[in-house]
Amino acid sequence: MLRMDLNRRRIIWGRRVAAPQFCRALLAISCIGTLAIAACQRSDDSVTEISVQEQITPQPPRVGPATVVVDLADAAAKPVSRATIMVEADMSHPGMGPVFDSARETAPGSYRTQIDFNMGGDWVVLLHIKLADGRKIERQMDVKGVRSN
Ligand SMILES: [Cu+2]
Repeated sequence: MLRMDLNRRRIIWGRRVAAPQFCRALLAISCIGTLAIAACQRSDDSVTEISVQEQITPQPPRVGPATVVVDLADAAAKPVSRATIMVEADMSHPGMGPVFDSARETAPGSYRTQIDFNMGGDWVVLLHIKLADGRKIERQMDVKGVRSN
């Protein structure tokens, strides 16, 4: 009798264990699915129809404030509004923090911000663009030889 009772308990215990494991498996599968979708959205293929034109002034670049203008247009050359653009400026050598600023849309599809090149040398300017529909575009501009006046 005692053994049967133990077996029964084990079965009940087994079921209790099985249920969370099944849930965990489902969770894992749904996470993988989410990651795959996120990866797809991040790929450039889905946003190839968006043209990104960037411009930094003054040219040639020098130490101090610089103006970054980013123009977004769709395949029909129509301005793309309501995007969020984070501008990140980094130097290639270690020991310096990046300079961040978000660009403001000053005309339909035209975004503008100022960044501060606070040291002479080679800079990399990254554009983290998020369109109104959630799609993302990443762009990199190499700004070499910023003059230290
Ligand atoms: Cu530096």
